[in-house]
Amino acid sequence: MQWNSWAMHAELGVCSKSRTMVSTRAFSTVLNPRGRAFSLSHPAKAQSCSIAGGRFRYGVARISSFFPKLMWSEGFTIFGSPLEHACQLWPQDYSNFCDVIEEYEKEMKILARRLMWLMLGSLDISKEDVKWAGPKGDFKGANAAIQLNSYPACPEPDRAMGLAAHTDSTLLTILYQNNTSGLQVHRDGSGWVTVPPIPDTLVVNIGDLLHILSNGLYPSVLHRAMVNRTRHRLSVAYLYGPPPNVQISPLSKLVDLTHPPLYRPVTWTEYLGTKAKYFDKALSSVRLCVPLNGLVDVNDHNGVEVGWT
Ligand SMILES: O=C(O)CCC(=O)C(=O)O
Repeated sequence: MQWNSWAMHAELGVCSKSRTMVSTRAFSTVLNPRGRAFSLSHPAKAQSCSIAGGRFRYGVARISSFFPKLMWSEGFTIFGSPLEHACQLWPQDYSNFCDVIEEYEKEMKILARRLMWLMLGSLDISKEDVKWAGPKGDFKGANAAIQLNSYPACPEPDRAMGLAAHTDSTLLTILYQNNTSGLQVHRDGSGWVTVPPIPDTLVVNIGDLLHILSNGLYPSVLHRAMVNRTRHRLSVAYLYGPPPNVQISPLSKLVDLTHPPLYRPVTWTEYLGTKAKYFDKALSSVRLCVPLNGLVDVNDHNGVEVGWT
């Protein structure tokens, strides 16, 4: 794998990384709107996801239950191997889809580990400071899911929302978007800022668990997806998190008398449950105290309207 550029917008909590060789084939195979996952009929998609014990989910965004209106999108979430479901969806050709997902997973895992150490290293955190990363610091037990998002062209884009404002419950999320813009991040003082798709570039969003781990030094990013009048937008999110039952808390090296821990320990499993219950108040629900500088923790999104008209 080779990287040809690196840009970080720490203020936004988003960084983008250009790539030269990350699975171009993967993107075109998985995302090709005519050829793949989203072109199937609704019953076929729904049926493929009803396999008992399946780890393949199709449908509206999980956060939909917090909003009175439906969002203009559909998605597949893939945990682990998609083999069983892919066999149902494409009996003649499932291996191609599985190969692509597997290849993509592998590449993203390597990138996610690298990004974790780049970010933690910049806070002077080393492998010894993160026990659950393992003796080699390879985050062996880390968990991940792949989320395929589809936002069809919308005749009234000003009245619809692809995906409403949210933060991710991950450590970090690596996002590929096709060449149609739609992703926006919220920036204090400026409001919503579009993150344009740049060819061969991935976007990295910081999630709530890295926010907690870094004691708020890497704030998670509030983001949303808008829709387009004429163009079908597609994105692939690699959702990267810790082992499900490891307690994530502010790293002790980042905590002292003047910087007390802002969050209580929480496992990913527990945090996902908290998010499902409290949504945009999840981070404040695990907060121990307000930051000493008196600033409102922006990632509690106080005052930011997460709905749409
Ligand atoms: O499609 C996008 O740009 C955003 C996707 C996203 O936020 C998500 O999958 O959680």
